[in-house]
Amino acid sequence: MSKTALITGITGQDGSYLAESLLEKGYGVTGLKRRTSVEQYDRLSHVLHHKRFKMDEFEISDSGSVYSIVDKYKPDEIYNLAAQSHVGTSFQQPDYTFQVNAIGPMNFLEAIRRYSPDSKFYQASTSEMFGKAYNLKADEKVSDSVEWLKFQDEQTPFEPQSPYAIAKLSAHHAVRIYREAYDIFGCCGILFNHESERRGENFVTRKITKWIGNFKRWLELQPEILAADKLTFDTDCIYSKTGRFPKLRLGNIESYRDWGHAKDYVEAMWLMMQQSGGDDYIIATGETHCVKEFLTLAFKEIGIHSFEPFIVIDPKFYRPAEVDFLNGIPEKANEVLGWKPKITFEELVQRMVWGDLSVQTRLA
Ligand code: NDP
Ligand code: GDR
Repeated sequence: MSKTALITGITGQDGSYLAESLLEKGYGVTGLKRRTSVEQYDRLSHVLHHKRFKMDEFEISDSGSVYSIVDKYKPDEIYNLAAQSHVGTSFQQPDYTFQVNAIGPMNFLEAIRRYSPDSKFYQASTSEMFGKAYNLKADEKVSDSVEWLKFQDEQTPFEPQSPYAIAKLSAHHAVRIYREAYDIFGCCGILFNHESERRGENFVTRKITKWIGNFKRWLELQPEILAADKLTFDTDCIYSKTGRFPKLRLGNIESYRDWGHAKDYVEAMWLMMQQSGGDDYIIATGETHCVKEFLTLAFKEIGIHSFEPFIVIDPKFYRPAEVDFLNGIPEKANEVLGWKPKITFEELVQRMVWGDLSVQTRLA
């Protein structure tokens, strides 16, 4: 008989890729979504009519709702991807973020303990839990003088910098405790940033590539068919002879992130669940780039070699506390799970820009 899986956060970026991957592996998949007044399943178009896929409704912050779902399905595997996933928003909505990101996973753990102790549980932990913390190692590439490289691995202490990260850290510890105290199979993927053509539009990478797509379309509509260097600029807008286009407004573009592609990362989630016991794993590329580098590569895709005139730094997008530097070492995942990312940073940027230049973006 085929294995069964429940996926929370099915309408999100990772939920959609994971559902596709599990269906390909022969699973029966139930995607869990919250009630919304308008149903939007753009990211799920590849799986919506699959005969082994169905959807059900729940609310993660309501323990009764979670208990009923777990009791009803008693699945082999539960992937908890649902979250208020925007770090910036968590400063405005700390209470709500905690309900969804910390109490929600606890509801699942308690439901498993009571109603379905054989269900395996995956929790979407995050590199944000490290916050300002990092380790140092000598750079092997530098021979005469010692240069130190910053990185995070499974031994790096946690020093969260946002309500989002605090809530995720709480869930991370809850999984460990349920694993140790009740022998539940619980694993946490400490995933570093992963993006894709389906990334939410208010995360920095997609915000950039979506703006580039719209800007390129606007440029092509200008009657005089202007080259980008014939444009003029003021503080907020870009002008052609006949029209104007608002600049891309961003916050801190000095921060460093370890960016991979979501398609690679959902494979790591599945591999963790196939092990004989639950454990925690860093999932990352081992390469870090700052937002500026993402901007440079993304603008290059449309033939613009200097992004600076096209953007405005807007304090509105700064966070009260920032995570400056993330660079994960996925050695354990490589050794134990045999996992390695396939899609490079350069390819990721290209895929996202070209996704937003085409109409079929979210179906890519
Ligand atoms: P998305 O923001 O794309 O998706 C989040 C999902 O959670 C959506 O399906 C959303 O539903 C659902 N959700 C939000 N609130 C609730 C709620 N109250 N009840 C039920 N469902 C809810 O996130 P990603 O796919 O990018 O990330 C998946 C998980 O991985 C998240 O937990 C995120 O925090 C974590 N993570 C992500 C990383 C990344 O770089 N992408 C890195 C590390 C961790 P709706 O569509 O209705 O809003
Ligand atoms: P992050 O991703 O906070 O790392 O969380 P995000 O893309 O939101 O920010 C990355 C960096 O870019 C800076 N930044 C901006 N960010 C946004 N969203 N909008 C802007 O206009 C902007 N300008 C600059 C940010 O300050 C930050 O330094 C993501 C989410 O997917 C989390 O759910 C996940 O846990 C972590 O990645 C790992």
